[in-house]
Amino acid sequence: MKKAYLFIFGLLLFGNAEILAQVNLIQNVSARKTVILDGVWDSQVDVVGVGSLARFGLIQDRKPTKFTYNGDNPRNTELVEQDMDVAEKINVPGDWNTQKEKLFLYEGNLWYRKKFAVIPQVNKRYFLYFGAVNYEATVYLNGIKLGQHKGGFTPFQFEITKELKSGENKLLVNANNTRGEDNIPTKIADWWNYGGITRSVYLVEEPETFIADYFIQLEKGKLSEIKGWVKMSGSQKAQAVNVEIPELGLKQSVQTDTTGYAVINFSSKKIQHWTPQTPKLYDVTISSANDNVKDKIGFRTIETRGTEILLNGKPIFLKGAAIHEEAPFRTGRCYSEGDARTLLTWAKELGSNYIRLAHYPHNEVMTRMADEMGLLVWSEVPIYWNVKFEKPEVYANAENQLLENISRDKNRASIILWSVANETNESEPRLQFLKKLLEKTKSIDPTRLTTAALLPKEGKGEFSLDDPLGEFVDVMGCNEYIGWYTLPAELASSIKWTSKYQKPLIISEFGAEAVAGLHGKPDEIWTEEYQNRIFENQVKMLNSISFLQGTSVWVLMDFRSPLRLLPIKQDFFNRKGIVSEKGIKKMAFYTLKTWYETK
Ligand code: GCB
Repeated sequence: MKKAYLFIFGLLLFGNAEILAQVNLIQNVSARKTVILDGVWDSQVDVVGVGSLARFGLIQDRKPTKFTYNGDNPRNTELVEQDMDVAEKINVPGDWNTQKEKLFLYEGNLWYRKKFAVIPQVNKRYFLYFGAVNYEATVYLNGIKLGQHKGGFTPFQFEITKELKSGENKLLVNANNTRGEDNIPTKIADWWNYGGITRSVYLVEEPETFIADYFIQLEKGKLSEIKGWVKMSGSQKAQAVNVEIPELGLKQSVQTDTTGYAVINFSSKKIQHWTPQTPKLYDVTISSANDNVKDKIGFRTIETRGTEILLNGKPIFLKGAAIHEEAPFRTGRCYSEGDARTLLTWAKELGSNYIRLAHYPHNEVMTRMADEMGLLVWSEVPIYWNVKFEKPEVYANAENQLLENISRDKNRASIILWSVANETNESEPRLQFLKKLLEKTKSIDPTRLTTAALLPKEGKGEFSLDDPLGEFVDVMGCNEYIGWYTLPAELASSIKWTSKYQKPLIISEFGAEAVAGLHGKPDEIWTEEYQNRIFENQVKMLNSISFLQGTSVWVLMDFRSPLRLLPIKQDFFNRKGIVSEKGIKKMAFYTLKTWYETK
């Protein structure tokens, strides 16, 4: 077991038909005592889902049976039709599409198996924590079904204290990335549907009662009041917990109640506030009789005043780029520190103080690095395009993804905006759905701002913002593609922008495609000059919008997409990057950088 310092929270799942992982996530998992189960796993493609059929072994939720489902030959017979011992290998974390050519376009079931040895300790609890599996995961340990999780970009966990054996354990995961109309996102999205166990898997060891979760941030609008809570999990929920910030000389002892919960409240005039220029992070320690968790937390406030955005009480203009979780140079889903550093370094070189992590929650390495490097973050869930807003089960899935995202990242100073949707068409069911999500967001995190990427109404010489959802967000996001999907680039500067709401606006997307290294005249599509011409006109227009408080160019780096078919120019890549996937900066990168220098 690798010694880690911080803390968590568990969840108990008892056998019923649909066992869904719940949001009670261990906070700051990488700082806990863990064994990381990353590395080489056994794998089996299963196009029709034979692995789930009864003839492959009885599968009963949480009840070990004569036959256990662990990827072995399940029947004592000569007729063996699957055997994970001799199956192909696959790396975890990592999407399957870019690991094996034959899986590049594969969408369906893939079985993963990992054997690991452990000697469980008495009076300890054990959890399996998955950073992300796209899209649906069904998890079995030693033949016992632990549960399922839906949603490809958020963490989930299962408590396995009872199922974990001394010696060898067999962990089997079915990952299924089949797209579906009722999923979040739905069947059509402008990014690659990378499948598999795309983030790290942890075996976590915790004391019987442990520090499960905590929320430690500045109180809304108060520059010297640190407020939050801690939550214990286990049989001794009521106990003394200490929260310390040694550098500020702060220490508070609180008593958790019978539900394991206690409010924390500090005051200090000495706090050096987190800003993009000085991304100060403090060591914070939370300790109880048997547990101890350490984190690095920054303190800043974020508010709006009329059409302004205020960071630590002062107006700020968000200069930034939208980023997909696409790995630079090698392509595929990114997960590593190296991937995150490359992308965020490009954003910094552009002069950014802000990034939009599109269109789904990115890995935790990314948001922690944004904390470290001083980049404000727009974080979002994949409620994208034609979501089935009228269905309650779709709402439940969306809310679960939102809660898992907020649960994981609520202590990151970099995150200032929780976004609930991207380009969704106006309708009453959609309004009710998103309103409810916005209310939920505020109820669990009142310290941050809410937003959504809306669409403008195009009139004659005028673009207006009057989406009814505008009333319920703190900041309006808006995507526009003048010069690419609509109107000639040169008309941009004459467009008048109006809004029904007295709120700040972020142009959450603008852009155009270009093939890096392809040069020509400014009216030759696909050339860098054509893309750049659009940018030169965009910045003239952006300068004229009085309530504009930020922009995130679409997009920092070219990314894979099933919608972009044009051979040679696109070949399954959306080319709106201002940097190519091979790291080549296009002309538009420099045009935008020059503009950001003036802001
Ligand atoms: C959009 C979407 C984004 C697409 C982009 C495009 O409006 O929000 O996901 O990739 O346009 O390139 O068309």
